[in-house]
Amino acid sequence: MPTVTSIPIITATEAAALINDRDIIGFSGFTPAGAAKDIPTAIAARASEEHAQGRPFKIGVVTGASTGDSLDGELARANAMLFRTPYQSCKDLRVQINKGETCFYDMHLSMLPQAARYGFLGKVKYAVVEAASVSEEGEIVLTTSVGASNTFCNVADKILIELNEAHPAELQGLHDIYEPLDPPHRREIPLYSCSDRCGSPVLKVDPEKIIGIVKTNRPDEVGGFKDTDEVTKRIGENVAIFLAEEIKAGRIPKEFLPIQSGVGNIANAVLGALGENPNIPPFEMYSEVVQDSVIGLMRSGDVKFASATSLTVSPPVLKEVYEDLEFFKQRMVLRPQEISNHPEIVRRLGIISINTAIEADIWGNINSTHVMGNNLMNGIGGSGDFTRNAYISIFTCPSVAKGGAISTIVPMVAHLDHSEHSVQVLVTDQGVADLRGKDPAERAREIVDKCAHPEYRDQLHAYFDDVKDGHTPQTLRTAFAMHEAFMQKKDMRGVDWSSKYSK
Ligand code: 0RQ
Repeated sequence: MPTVTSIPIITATEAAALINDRDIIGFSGFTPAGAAKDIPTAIAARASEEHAQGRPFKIGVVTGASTGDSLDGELARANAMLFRTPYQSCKDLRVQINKGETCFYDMHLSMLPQAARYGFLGKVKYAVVEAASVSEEGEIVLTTSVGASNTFCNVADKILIELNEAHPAELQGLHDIYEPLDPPHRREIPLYSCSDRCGSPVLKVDPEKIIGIVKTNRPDEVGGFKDTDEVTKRIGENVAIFLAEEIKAGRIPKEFLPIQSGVGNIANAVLGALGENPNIPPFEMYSEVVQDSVIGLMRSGDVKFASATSLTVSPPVLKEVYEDLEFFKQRMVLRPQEISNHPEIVRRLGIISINTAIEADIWGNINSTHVMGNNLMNGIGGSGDFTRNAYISIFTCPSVAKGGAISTIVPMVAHLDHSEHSVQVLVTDQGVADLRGKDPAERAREIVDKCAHPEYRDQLHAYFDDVKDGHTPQTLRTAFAMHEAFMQKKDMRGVDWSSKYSK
């Protein structure tokens, strides 16, 4: 599909000049994949100029999930964000959010598009969307992510396109764009397997709304992964052994079920381990992100098909994909995040969800987002969309952080993202706690004995072993004693429940 030139070709600075103080903008991007780059950077420069003149200039920033540095980093450093939603992983932005200088709404990613359509986020004035090509009729071929770009183009008054030559126009056919009707007219989403398609390969927009095309040639700002170390390797192996045993026991069908996997170093290691375990059959993925390890697993035949909303791979791996695009287009589809993360599909397909926790408590509650209860790390992302509706929901984390000074297994999570009702299995480098069918006291013993680091096991047992009150033997007065110990002396070890923290 050739890109037409009847739509004005403008510079990023000209595009930024169209934006006004307090405008709400929906930017493409789900992770740095497919994120707008030149226009947000130019808006950040515009904000700095306005601030230098003593004028206010801040915009509302709505995206699919996290983005790259030229969007979140530039706008944060220019102090140009009125608010930010639904997810971020940018160091400079995180600092601003934790200082209370930028408002951040942490949202389930599947719900962001409908919230934009319902008007819950305010009026989205502009959609700024990266494209591999665009036609006179308003047909846009998206790049390495779909995210919420379809919805932003649908709800925005005006559309600005970043036509990025770093992505080949041959990407056409990789995407499946489908947007549900809103209540009371919504029907079922007609997807019954990972590889089904129910939408259009191109995003169709009203061509009258496209007010400019900015030409660019910039790669996605996706970082590499840390090499798998002993701890992440053991976590991965523990997940793989658990799932292989579930197949053997007949609790997972022998042909296996689709896998969802979170992002980050641990998630990457877990996927690698699934591929290496001879007792796990080749599998499909219904996830939100395709990351580096999946590409290798597609080559080896261990991953048969992957449905996601973004192709978040490091630059050398993206080069490999583009050099053999037909191979990967047969094995991959990128959908809107509303569909990739939709609870209806997750429950229907029987997804096995695997996400990473910051900390877990001995009852099975999970904190995915806040360090020591107050400092935001990234956000809940899609982990809640999948966990709450999974066939089996798994959380992984190392048993300790910060060289052993933090136990990731605590009496009570300092912030709650996923409750004990949604979490079925917890896996650390120490082992696997299977929480299914267990009451709170049984869960506490299972988690401490199987998942806590040996250095913390006696301490954690001492917290609940002798407490006989109630269905959940929690002691509110001492529940955060380990967190308090870390805040006072930078170490959770050696908490004495019988003296200062006596029950
Ligand atoms: O800090 O880098 O300074 O050492 O947290 O921890 O172990 O490298 O793990 O990269 O996999 O990220 C939960 C943040 C894990 C991520 C989280 C410190 C630790 C380290 C990172 P350093 P690791 P990962 C789909 C699903 C929520 C969203 C989600 C996440 C840093 O997986 O954001 O699941 N998940 N989305 O030292 C203090 C603790 C700690 C701790 C770890 N208990 N206390 N610090 N750390 N545990 C994706 C999307 O939705 C797009």
